Amino acid sequence: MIEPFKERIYVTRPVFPTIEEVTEKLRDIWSAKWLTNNGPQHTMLEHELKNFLKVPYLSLFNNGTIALMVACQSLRLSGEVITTPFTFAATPHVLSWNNITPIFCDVDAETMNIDANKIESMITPHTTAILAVHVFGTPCDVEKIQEVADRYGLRVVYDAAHAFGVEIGNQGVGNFGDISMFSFHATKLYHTVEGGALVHGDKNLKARIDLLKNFGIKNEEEVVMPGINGKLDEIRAAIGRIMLNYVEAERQKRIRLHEIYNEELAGVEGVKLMPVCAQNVKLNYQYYVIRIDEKIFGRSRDFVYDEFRNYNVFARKYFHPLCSEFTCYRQLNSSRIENLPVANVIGQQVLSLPMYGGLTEDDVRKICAILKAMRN
Ligand code: T4K
Repeated sequence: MIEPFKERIYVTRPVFPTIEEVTEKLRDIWSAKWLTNNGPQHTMLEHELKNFLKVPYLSLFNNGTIALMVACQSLRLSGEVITTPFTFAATPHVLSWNNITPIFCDVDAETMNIDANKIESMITPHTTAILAVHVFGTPCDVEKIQEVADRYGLRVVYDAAHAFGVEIGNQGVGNFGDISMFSFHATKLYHTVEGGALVHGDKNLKARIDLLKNFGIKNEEEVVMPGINGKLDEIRAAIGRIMLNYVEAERQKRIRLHEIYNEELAGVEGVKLMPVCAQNVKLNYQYYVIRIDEKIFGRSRDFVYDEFRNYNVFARKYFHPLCSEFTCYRQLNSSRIENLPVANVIGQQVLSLPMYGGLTEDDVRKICAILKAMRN
């Protein structure tokens, strides 16, 4: 008989800087008398993150969703954009907020990312872009996606919300496509409490993005486009600067926890582990996601999710329901189940297990033991 955890184990817990570190930075902000609108902390963080992510240009935002909305505006996307149904709600919603119709393309059974081989069949005269997501930090097939986009003159935007610090062959993952968005939400490996960024390789695009995130205000006399308020304030920027010192240590802890999950769950029939990436890919180990095949495991994902709660383990069904099942999207032709067979199976099987540096190795072993004891 396994005892429940004494305290709730959530799917994740934010990394916290020390109060002292934050206080010290707050003193700097107080003496500068500058709270938001491109202050010194903001300028320094943009520079530091640009280097960390190995990208040419970076613009900070108050969250990843507004950043992605601005990405669509900055590239003047319209009509239809091909995207994945297996993602967080924000991905298709930014298209809707831009009056763009999301067209859901099925996903790859292994990586759970958009199936690059199926994109071409979804292109119509209205298609302007592909919005792909590096789900759980596993990079998309960036070469194939670019090849299709180039052939049809489409833009490529990556939702890299999960992919902070991910690299392909020593190149930051943000170097692929026209623009990538990173989320710095508190639940991410790296965070600024709330925050995000757009990265890309074009100086003129940076100027346009920076105007769009500040109401389109060019100077005191000129407002040149209908922008929005996407600015990151000085307090969050300062916390972001501190958090950069924590990210690698947190990643290392998660690598170890991933290893334990892999060890403990290897060979458990009906439990599929995270995809294995090419050797030249550097991952961030932000999430640990399994898939439960009810026919083989003998229990459904929903049973496992509920049973875990009896042990005080709060796993999450990221990403169920699929975006194509939302009431606002399910009437789309591309949302039909027969058009998304792989995504619909994954949506029923997927479960994000607890993953954060504050977990102990014993915690992870116990979570695995609880799971294994559920087999039927
Ligand atoms: N694209 C993709 C692919 C995304 O995954 C996201 C965000 C976005 C775009 C949009 O980026 P942002 O606009 O958010 O920058 C969470 C996050 O809020 C969200 O940022 C993230 N994806 C998504 C995958 O996860 P929820 O609604 O599941 O979060 P919540 O509040 O249930 O938190 C999860 C667990 O974390 C809790 O059970 C407990 C723990 N927690 C959470 C918070 C906020 C804490 O212990 N302390 C905390 O302060 O969305």
